[in-house]
Amino acid sequence: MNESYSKRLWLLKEAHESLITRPNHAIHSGNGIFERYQHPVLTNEHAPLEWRYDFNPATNPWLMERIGINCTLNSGAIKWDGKYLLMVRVEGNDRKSFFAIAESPNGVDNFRFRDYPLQLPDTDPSETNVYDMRLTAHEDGWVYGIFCSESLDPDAAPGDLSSAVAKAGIIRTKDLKNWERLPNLISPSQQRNVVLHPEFVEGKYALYTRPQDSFIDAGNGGGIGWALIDDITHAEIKEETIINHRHYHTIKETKNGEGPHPIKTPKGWLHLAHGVRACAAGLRYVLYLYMTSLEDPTKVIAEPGGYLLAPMGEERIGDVSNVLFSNGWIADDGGTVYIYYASSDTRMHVATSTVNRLVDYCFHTPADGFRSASSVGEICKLVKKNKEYSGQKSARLESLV
Ligand code: M1P
Repeated sequence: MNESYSKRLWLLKEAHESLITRPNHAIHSGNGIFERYQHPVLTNEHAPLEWRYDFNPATNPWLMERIGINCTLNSGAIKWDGKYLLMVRVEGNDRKSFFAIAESPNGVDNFRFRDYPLQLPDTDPSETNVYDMRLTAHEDGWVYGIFCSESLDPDAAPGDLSSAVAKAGIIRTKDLKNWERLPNLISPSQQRNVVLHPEFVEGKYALYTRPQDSFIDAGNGGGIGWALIDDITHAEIKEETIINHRHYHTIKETKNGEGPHPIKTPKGWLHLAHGVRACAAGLRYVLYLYMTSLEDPTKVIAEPGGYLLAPMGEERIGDVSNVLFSNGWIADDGGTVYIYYASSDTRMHVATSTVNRLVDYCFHTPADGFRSASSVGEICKLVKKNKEYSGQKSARLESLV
């Protein structure tokens, strides 16, 4: 190995290590609901150098990158053995997505990929692309992963190389190392954004679904669905109910989809989802919250109007600009919630909040009134309330003088 080769290799490793170990700090947020962080938690540059470079000067004399990683996005999340794990969707320069686990000791920085990406059991030769894993530690003792399995549409017209079909693939594990692949979910429609509820309901497994008429458009698929499954090892949707609907002139007019599985709180199930609307610049994806009843998880009991998180700053730009997407969060002991979200299908970020704050946000942010007049009405109500409060405060102060 000549001197310049070894120096370049050293520089490469140094830069990589300092990126991975870079501390990440919360940015004070004015809204009181959550804190964003200074840096993304994972980018394409975090991918291990061993995945990308051949370090042997005999076979790679110019120390060139051999396999490029394009982006790190939509990641499932789970706390495991005291560590914060992300099941990352990694996309290569060849546009193929795959999964890889990255672990952090504190949930906000020092995310490091395991040595190898996940070698998903390869059960279907027509499966071309896999992405967007949702992880659920189910009360049956298994950790399940449900992801999108995409294939070229067998009915596509000759020459149409874009039409695809989306199905839900299912894997499970007991140790986050060895994965068993179960048959794909059988569904009357295409499915993406399928998520396993963590508890049995009426003695059955329960899925959040997102029925869609075609690969891109939700079409007649009215929103986030719910289906009970008799046998998870041969999962089949027999009946599907829409529990969170799309609505005209809202953040989820075009489509929506469940994020990670909901968090159980004393006041109900806390859900994170994405909503999509169309505009002249294309589709805009934002994140929103809603809550369902503990007694009847199909019943929405609170839904604040508008978005919780929308793309801002550098988050607005990337491979698919103007997109925030989340399929992973961790509710930690002590009530902190780590919300992992991808921006513009390019990089991963974290935002933190608490269960109490998010539940308060859900119950006390006005619901969408679906009309400008209602939005103005809500603002006027708040102004009046504040004026009354200031009046009472001044009266109290005067009585003390
Ligand atoms: O490009 C934005 C997102 O588009 C799809 O989400 P949905 O099915 O809700 O439209 C997915 O391909 C997702 O991976 C992607 O981030």
